[in-house]
Amino acid sequence: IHMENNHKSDSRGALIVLEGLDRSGKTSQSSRLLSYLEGLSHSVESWRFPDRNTGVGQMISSYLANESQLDDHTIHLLFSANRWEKRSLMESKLRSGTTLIVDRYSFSGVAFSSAKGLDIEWCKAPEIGLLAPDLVLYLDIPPEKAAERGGYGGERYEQLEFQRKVAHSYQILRDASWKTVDAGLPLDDVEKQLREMVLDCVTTCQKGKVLSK
Ligand code: DGP
Ligand code: NA
Ligand code: NA
Repeated sequence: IHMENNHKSDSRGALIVLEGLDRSGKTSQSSRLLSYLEGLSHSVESWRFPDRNTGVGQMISSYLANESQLDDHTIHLLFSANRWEKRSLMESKLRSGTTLIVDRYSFSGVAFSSAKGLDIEWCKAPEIGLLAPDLVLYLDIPPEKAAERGGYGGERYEQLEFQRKVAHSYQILRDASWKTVDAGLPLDDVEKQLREMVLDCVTTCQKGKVLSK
C-alpha cells in the first residue's frame, strides 16, 4: 500500500503496527509492549482500529455485532474513514515524539475485505495517504490454532473458514519489511521477540533516521 512517509522530524515517535488473525494475541502483546516502553520512560500510547468510540466506529461496531447489515464496499470505506478520522491526531502525536503501538491498521482493511472477494487494488485505494508505519509486526498463527484459543467472541468475521481466507490475503500483502513472529509460542516468548524489534525501531526513529520502506 502506498502510504505517506511524512512524519519525519529530528526526533519523532515510531508508528508500530500489529497485524494478524483474530485471536493471534495482538491485543495482549500491545498492552505488554506499552508497559515495556513506559518502563523505559518512552512516551508511548496504545491505539487500536477500529476505534469504536467515534460515530463511524459505532457503525462499525454494530456491523461487527451483526446488528446491522451493510454492503461490503460500504463497510470497507467506513473502516478506512475510521482510520482517516484519526490521521491528524496520529501525525501530531508522532511529531511530538510519542510512539504509537497500533492494534490493526490498513493491512487489516485490505486483508479482511479482499478475503470477501473484493478487488485488492480497490481495497488499497482509500488507504493511500494515511501514514506509513515504521514497523509492521505480523503475529503469525495457523487459523485452526487461533480458533482453539478460548473460542471466538461471536463477531461477524470470527469464523474459521473466513479466517483461512484472511490468512491467505495477509500472505499476499506481506512484504520483506514486515517482521513475523510465531504467535503460537507462549506469550512470554512472543513478547521477548517483539520487545527487541520494537526497541530497535523506537531508537531509530528517535535519532530522526528515515526508515527504508
Ligand atoms: P478487533 O477489534 O481487532 O477484534 O477487530 C474487529 C474485527 O474487524 C476483526 O475481525 C478484524 C476486523 N477488521 C479490522 N479492521 C478492519 C478493516 O479495516 N476492514 C475490515 N473489513 N475488517 C476489519
Ligand atoms: Na475480534
Ligand atoms: Na484484537
